[in-house]
This record gives sequence, C-alpha cells and structure tokens, in this order.
Amino acid sequence: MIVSRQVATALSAVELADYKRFGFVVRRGVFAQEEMAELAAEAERLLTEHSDLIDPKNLRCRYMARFDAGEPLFEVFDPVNDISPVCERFTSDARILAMVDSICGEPASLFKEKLIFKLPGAMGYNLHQDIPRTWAGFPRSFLTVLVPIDRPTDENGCTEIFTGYHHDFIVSGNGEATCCPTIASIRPAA
Ligand SMILES: O=C(O)CCC(=O)C(=O)O
Repeated sequence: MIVSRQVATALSAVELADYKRFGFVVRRGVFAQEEMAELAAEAERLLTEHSDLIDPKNLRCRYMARFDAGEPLFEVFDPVNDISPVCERFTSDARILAMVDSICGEPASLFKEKLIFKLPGAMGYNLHQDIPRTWAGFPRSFLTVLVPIDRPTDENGCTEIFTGYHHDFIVSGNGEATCCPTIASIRPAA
C-alpha cells in the first residue's frame, strides 16, 4: 500500500498534546495485518537468507548477553535497510513520516534504523535514553519510532517507556549526566 505524505494522517491535536505531556504517543492500527505479516516474514527471511552476515565481527550485527550466561545471542541488524527493501519501505512510509512531521513541525528525515529480534534467552536492555547527553556533538532533535512486529508483552520483552523525562536528559541522583543509569538511581521526573 502506498500512501502519500500529504494524505497520511498527522497526529491529532489530542495526540500532539499527549506527546508533549508524556513524551510518547501510541498510534494503533497504522499498518494493515497483511503489511505487518509481510514485515514479520521479512524479519525471518533476513535471519535465514543473510545468515552469512551474522558474525560478532560484523559491525552491523549486535549481540546480547544471555540469562544463562551462555554465548551472547545475535540480536540486531543495525543498519538493515540496505539489505531489506521491505524495511526500507516501512521506514520511509508516509503514515510514519506524517506523524513525525507533525511533532517536528517540519518534514522529518530518517537518521538511522535497525531491526531488533529479541530472541528468547537474551537479557534485554537497560534503562537508557536513545540520544544521551554523553553523545557530545549529536543533534538534540531526535525522536524514536518503534514498530512492534510481534505483539508486545511482558513475556517477549516489550519496550517499557518511562514518561516525563523527555524535556531533558536523564541524570543520576547525584546530578551526573549518565548514559545508562539504574532505575533506582535516576532523579524523579519533574
Ligand atoms: O527495543 C527495546 O526494548 C529498546 C531498544 C533500544 O532502545 C535501542 O536499541 O536503542
């Protein structure tokens, strides 16, 4: 399905207000079931047809520690669009861009993309902001779009979002800029 950026739906005033207040907004049903099935099949295809790329020495591959302390598990193709026309299409889809444009107040551009597999047994991610203060010189206007391919649940490692930290960078309790603090150590959101 091809939708032009003008026809695709921008965020409503209520969604925009929610975004500004909470730092995130959830839009359900953006893609049809058949489109999501195509993306899921593409993820499986990449795992098998590009298994030759999956190697700890390949910079596009990220590995994750395991709960059972076994060998780290392959976790992410980062980037992915150059090996996946389907991912390329999703990340440039007008239905996503129209939403992001309305948050930015101008046409947004893709900075980077990745495909995360979250295979069973992997540890999962620590609390972090995607663009931490510690990345000196990076633009401060990034936002993250997350397209869940599998239905996200506690059991399969859904992403958990902490609201109220979007106006500034998270700092630890002692006021230090930090990339990946523990939940217990961060200052409460204002
Ligand atoms: O998928 C997640 O739960 C978090 C992933 C993430 O934040 C990242 O890759 O930067």
